[in-house]
Amino acid sequence: MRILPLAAASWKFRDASTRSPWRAAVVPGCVHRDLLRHGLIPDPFWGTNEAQVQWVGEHAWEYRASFRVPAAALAEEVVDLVADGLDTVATVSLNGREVARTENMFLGHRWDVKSLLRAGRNELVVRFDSASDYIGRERLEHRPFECNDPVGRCSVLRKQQCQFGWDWGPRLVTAGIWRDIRLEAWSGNRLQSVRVTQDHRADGTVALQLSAEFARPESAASLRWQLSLAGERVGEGTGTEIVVARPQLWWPNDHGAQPLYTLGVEAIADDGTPVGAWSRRIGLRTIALDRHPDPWGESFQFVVNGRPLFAKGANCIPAHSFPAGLTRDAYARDLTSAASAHMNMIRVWGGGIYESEDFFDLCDELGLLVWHDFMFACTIYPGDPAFLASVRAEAEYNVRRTRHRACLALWCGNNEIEGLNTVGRDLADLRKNPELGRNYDALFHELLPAVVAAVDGVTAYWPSSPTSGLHKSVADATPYAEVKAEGEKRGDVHFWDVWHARQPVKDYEKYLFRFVSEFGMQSYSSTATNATFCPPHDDNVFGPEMENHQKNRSGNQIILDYISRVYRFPIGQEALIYLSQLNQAYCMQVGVQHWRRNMPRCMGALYWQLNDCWPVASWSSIEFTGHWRALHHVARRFFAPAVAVACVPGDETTIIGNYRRSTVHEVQLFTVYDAPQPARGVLRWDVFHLDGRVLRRGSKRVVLRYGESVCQATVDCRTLIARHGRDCLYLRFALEVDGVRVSEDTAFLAAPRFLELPRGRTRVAVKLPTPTRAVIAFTSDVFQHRFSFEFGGLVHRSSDNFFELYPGETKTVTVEFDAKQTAAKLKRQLTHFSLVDSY
Ligand code: BMA
Repeated sequence: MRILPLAAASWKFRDASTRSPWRAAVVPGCVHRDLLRHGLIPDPFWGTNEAQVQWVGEHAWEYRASFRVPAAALAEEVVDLVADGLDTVATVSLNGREVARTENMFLGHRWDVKSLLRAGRNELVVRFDSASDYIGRERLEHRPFECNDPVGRCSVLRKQQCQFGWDWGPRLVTAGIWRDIRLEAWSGNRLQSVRVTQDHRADGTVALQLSAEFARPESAASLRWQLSLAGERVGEGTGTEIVVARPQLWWPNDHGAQPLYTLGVEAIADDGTPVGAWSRRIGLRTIALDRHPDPWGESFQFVVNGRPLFAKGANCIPAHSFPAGLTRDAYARDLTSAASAHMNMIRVWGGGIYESEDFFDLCDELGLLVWHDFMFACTIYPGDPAFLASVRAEAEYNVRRTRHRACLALWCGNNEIEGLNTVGRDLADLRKNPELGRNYDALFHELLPAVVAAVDGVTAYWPSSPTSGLHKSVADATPYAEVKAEGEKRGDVHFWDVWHARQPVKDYEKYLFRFVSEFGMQSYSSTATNATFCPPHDDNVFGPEMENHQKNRSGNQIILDYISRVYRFPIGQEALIYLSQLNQAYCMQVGVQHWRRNMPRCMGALYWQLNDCWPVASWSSIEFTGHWRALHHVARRFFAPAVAVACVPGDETTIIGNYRRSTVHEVQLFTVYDAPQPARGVLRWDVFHLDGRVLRRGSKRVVLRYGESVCQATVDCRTLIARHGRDCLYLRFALEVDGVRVSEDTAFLAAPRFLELPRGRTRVAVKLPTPTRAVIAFTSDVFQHRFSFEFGGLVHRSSDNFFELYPGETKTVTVEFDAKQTAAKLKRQLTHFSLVDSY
């Protein structure tokens, strides 16, 4: 096969609505990125510019390239124009003749254009009609309840749904050739794909079955294969079965290594001519979604190579509002951060895109299991035959594209459509309106599972996130009032009582869910990230610029509400940002620790959300600039394989007159462990007075075994509370394994706002072993809660931040910088802050 890359051709674009001059374009890309490059629109992320660029989505755009086709390509029988992604309402013409019209961004296309090509110069034009126009005129009968699209009805078009606005993202409706485009010339037949299934046998060997798929019916071709690992050939042969005698298994992060075998397959026709070659990296592993009856109902757990594992991770959204042009580096930044926070699963949420090859490559390499939604989110979708046919093509394309991936753990029908549309909104209720219910079933209970079964055949399918998974028709979905009770028995749950319903943070501890695939708390981005969209003098969180970067209605109010429950009124905006991040980290910690403590009943906690698609106040733990919020540092601690966890039963409330009443009088100390090898350790705790005195000390030798959560000790604080008052006490606890403190934290007996935290002095020592790596030692004479440090926006990665500083004890961190530094400069730039500095 001959491949002629067209992305390399010189592309031009113009506004087809106003017939503007043709200008240079970048393909793959999108019109917003091209307009920006030419200075024709202001930065859509800056200030309130989002409103100024709305016209882009209302115009039609044309892209054109001229290119030469070598005679040798034209001598082949077929010359396919292959487009891996057109966003979205596109008309493709070649040399003035229409090739095709498409209206599905998620689908790769292949058209035989040989008859339209000529030797020498050719011209390809792709016209993108306005998606907004399309939505305004098509499927007018479809009027679903909208949760996120402020204009409405984006669900009638198969296009990245969050481009139309979401509760963390701007409305920027773009257009363009967003993935690769090329010509492929071939004769005879073409090897399209190879389906590889794995049989992990009882004797420890792995047998791979190869099933080749050709463009044209093929009976006689034989397969020749090579298998290599880390650049070394480990096997080769012919035929459709490969037996790997000593397989190196692929494991999720923290469970083992991620060996990736390169499998190359060539198809040879019986006359000896090659029919094509296919090569992919695969991992030898089994992954199952295990749902078996158990004492609580039905398990919901992922089992990898026979080992059930607690899924630790987060939900991810598109890494940019304009995902066209995202590089491997852009994905690597956040996925590496996910892995270093001990995550082992990422959920690709259904309002974005089917993720890129770079994304999957990284997940394969980092051991991040992928739960992938099909791209449907929140609202009800149409069910007409043309829509279903388009979805079928999209699903087949993406399941085929990804089925060999080591990391692929689950295909899920949609995000929250079942849950959000069975809450009793009369006509818009899937349980009550038979036609809507039938449309839903056709997509999520019939078409999508059938495609996964037929094209993949191994990967599990789950109809919606969340669902109980009990029913075959949405008409029988769990009634809204019973969803939480059901989630304690089976299926997955999105728990939004904390945040959206403003319930107490302690409500995380009310439920023993089987698998929590979403829960979250917002915070503000750091000042440095805010400065990328807002001039410093305008960056008031309630001002117009920052308000435009808060997309959740009443988001600011909810952040302030939760802050006011735990912390004191902050002295300024920096302090408010810091508290919002502390609160977010605290909330996620309460939830995750509760669910981890309750394994194996609960076997997954994926918080909402890992990343941002622009700089914004949101639920993410990594800001758009890559900066880790407090949550990401704390997540690295609460997801660690060996952790000590404090559970503080009881709560504090107020009675008439706002007098405090607390039922808190003890701290239960747990060890939670999910490293594969057992270990021994020591659990230590000290009850401190805030004035520095140690009031009580304890320790216990502990045995740590895979999958076990054990209540190791209960520290009764009644007498200490009676003598010193609960507002003067804190409990420090730590787990040591092989003499190394692997986990450590503080538990309070009252909300931190009631504590009289001491103000003290912090000594800082900076050493620079290399020009880009600093070792910094912090020593404080008093206890400091969630001590954080910064370098005035200097890009860096630190081994820890937002940690506890205990009196007289030195905490040492390593900090990596992109650029060379001097110790003097770092000392000048370094600022630090702990809870007591916020008021
Ligand atoms: C969940 C998600 C998203 C949303 C988030 C925050 O429901 O599925 O649709 O952005 O909550 O509200």
